[in-house]
Amino acid sequence: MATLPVSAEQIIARFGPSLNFPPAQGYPGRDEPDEVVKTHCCFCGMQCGIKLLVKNNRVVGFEPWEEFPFNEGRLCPKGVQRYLQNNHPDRLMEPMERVEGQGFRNVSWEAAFERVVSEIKRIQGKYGNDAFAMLSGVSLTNEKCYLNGKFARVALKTKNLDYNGRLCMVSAGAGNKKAFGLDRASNSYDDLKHAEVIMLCGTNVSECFPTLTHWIWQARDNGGKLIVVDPRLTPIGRTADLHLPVRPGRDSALYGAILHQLIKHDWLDHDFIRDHCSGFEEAKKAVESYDLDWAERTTGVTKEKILQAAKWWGPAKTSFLLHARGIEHHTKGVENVLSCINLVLATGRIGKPYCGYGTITGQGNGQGGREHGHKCDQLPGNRDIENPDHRKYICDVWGINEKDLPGKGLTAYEIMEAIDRGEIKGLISICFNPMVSLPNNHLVKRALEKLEFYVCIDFFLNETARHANIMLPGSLQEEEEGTTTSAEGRVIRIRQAVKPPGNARTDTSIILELAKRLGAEKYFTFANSEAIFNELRVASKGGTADYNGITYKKIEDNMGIFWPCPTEDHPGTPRLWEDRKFKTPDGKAHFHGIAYRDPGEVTDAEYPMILTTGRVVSQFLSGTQTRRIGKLVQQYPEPLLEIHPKTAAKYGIKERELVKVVTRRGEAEYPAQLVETIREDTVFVPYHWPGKKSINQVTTGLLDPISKIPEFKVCACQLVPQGRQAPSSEEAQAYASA
Ligand SMILES: Nc1nc2c(c(=O)[nH]1)N[C@H]1C(S)=C(S)[C@@H](COP(=O)(O)OP(=O)(O)OC[C@H]3O[C@@H](n4cnc5c(=O)[nH]c(N)nc54)[C@H](O)[C@@H]3O)O[C@H]1N2
Ligand SMILES: Nc1nc2c(c(=O)[nH]1)N[C@H]1C(S)=C(S)[C@@H](COP(=O)(O)OP(=O)(O)OC[C@H]3O[C@@H](n4cnc5c(=O)[nH]c(N)nc54)[C@H](O)[C@@H]3O)O[C@H]1N2
Ligand code: SF4
Ligand SMILES: [Mo]
Repeated sequence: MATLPVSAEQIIARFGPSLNFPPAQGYPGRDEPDEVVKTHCCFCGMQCGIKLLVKNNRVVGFEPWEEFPFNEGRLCPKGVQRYLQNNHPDRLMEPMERVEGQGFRNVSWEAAFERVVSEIKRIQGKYGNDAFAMLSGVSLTNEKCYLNGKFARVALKTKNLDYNGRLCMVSAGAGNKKAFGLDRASNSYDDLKHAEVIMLCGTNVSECFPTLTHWIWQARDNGGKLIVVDPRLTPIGRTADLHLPVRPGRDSALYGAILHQLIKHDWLDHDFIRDHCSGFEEAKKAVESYDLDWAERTTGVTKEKILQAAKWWGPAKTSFLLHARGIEHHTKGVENVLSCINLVLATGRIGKPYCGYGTITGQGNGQGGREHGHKCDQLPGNRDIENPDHRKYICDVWGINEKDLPGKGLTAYEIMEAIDRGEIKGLISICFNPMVSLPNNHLVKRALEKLEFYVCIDFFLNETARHANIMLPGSLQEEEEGTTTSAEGRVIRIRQAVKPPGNARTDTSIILELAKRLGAEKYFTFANSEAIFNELRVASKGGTADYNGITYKKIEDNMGIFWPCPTEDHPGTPRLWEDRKFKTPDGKAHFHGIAYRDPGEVTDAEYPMILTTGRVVSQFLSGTQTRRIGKLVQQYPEPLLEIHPKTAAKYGIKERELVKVVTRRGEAEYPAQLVETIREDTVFVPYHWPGKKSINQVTTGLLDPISKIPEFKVCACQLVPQGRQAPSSEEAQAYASA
């Protein structure tokens, strides 16, 4: 398992002096950069501040940005290597057309645009507007997410627009809206440092949000207790005071059992529950029978540990609960989230210093990207596309007739299913790589092959793009101005450090040109990103995610502004709910009665093991970006199957022996990695690889009924040892870096 560098010195020790850490004086051995640009890392939701060094319109290195309040200069292994994607030889610089049987060839922008627009018109003319779908992504800035939402509805006129956050944070979003009426972490991470108890549910913080570790460890340094709920003893789990190794798919039983204990021992904030909450009686009733014996049997966590968690959580004066995909990637992801929120509300520890709750958003703009209207059911400001008042407000801002605004469309995986059924015939995608990231990718491949036309906008030829008829070379994050919103709810400025190289264009200019050619020019007259942001501000005004009072200048002057920020003289809101005015219709925070139910697929005699999937520190998502950076590849060159030594012994599996993982969808083969840090009934495989290495060959397409998130975290599998050794890790590394 990778260990984590936490300081500049350790990173240098680990990666060698070739990295561009700030030299004491000047830039010995190198030219002075032309420019040092203060911006943010393009990868995860921490959105660490970073300074990019620019020379001759190329990003040539980086320096820590020590004044930025969240990460104070700290960066993780991906952050220190991110600049290397800027001059990468694989960078797409020309529009391309795929010729059947021959591969891609360069075409002019004019020919590419012409073909895209004529195919959109042909398909929509023949099959109807909704037969052309769009997929978007939240590595994009707020401006681009907003633009894509408007483009799909106003220029493409389709209801079928969704985004990659559907695979990520939608369970949390739905849960937050139900409980609080608003979807954002309740506090800035500054409030973590004096929390008496921190509970981390289903998040591998040290590998996925490395710079957040610092804030959590401050709480521990201040005497706080750390509880980690994860079927694996992850690096953050190893520093925890209590690790609850839950059986995958059983979280709501665990939090229900803890709530049962809080009620039994009267560790409740009765005033808060009475004055500011509704639904407590339902929540109480649902967990009445969840005693410790039942909980131990169901969750696989010992009674003692569950009771200990309740004993620390219950009477604490301050606390913070954070969760991520470990509890959200489930067919009951929303229920898991609500059962966590019940624990926060029962103790009234929210909206006060050092008391908070939140989901840790995944992609760079996982937070902002889920607010501004490129979800199939959403309009900007986190408005609801089915609410007549919301529709009217946005139609007024956009200057369109309400009857011309499409309704709710299909979600990401459902779009693939509809393509497979022949209902959707055309697709445009930007910033999404479904061939690697959607579950059950046999279906995805089959669907992509059935499309009559597919156009992809990306800067690398990702695995999905290989099915594209037209490939449009778009821009990297550092090639456009804009904003993102970090996991804390802090809206920050992304700066253009360089221009797109060669014939590549900015994502924005590509979308604007398409809108124009589709005859919607008058709705898309934006001169620059700031103009898009200014329209977004108005469109979000009065919505729950209100950005109206945020300006580019204000963000720069303050190194970020926390939404909601309704007016220009408003300072922003780092800590929500101090006023106790929740955004639900009755103004109260809502408990929910959560009755435990099993995951979509349970083990049986034929499929006796649980498979769960996730991440490693050096790779990011579908790997399009990080599998191209040598040092990151060397750190973890190939996917491994984590298995407990006792389980391995039962199957006769040796270290690095190839093991076939078989599920009802298919099979995939991995070298075994024997680790004592995983439950004996569970195996884990990271998902960042395509093709035969992809674990999404075997995952299930079952979805949460409310959020429509896939159940990436549980399926039932067989393990079949292959009796062959994989090459040694040194051989694999040499191969990977050759
Ligand atoms: N290095 C790296 N960092 C990233 C990313 C990346 O790809 N690579 N991606 C970013 C994105 S988009 C996201 S969404 C986040 C994801 O961040 P996380 O959610 O922290 O990461 P995951 O690895 O998906 O899952 C977290 C943990 O859930 C555990 N788990 C599995 N099943 C269960 C279960 O049933 N219950 C509980 N309680 N835990 C379970 C796994 O063992 C795993 O350790 O990371 C972000 N940061
Ligand atoms: N089995 C399994 N599967 C999973 C998960 C899991 O835990 N297990 N996690 C899920 C989660 S949480 C997520 S978020 C998804 C992510 O899944 P995806 O969103 O498909 O993954 P990415 O690698 O981010 O793909 C984004 C593509 O966007 C491109 N891109 C990045 N930035 C930009 C930009 O600024 N402009 C343009 N034009 N393109 C850009 C990249 O080059 C890449 O090709 O995967 C999901 N899939
Ligand atoms: S923690 Fe996330 S934002 Fe920060 S450097 Fe690492 S990948 Fe980038
Ligand atoms: Mo994610």
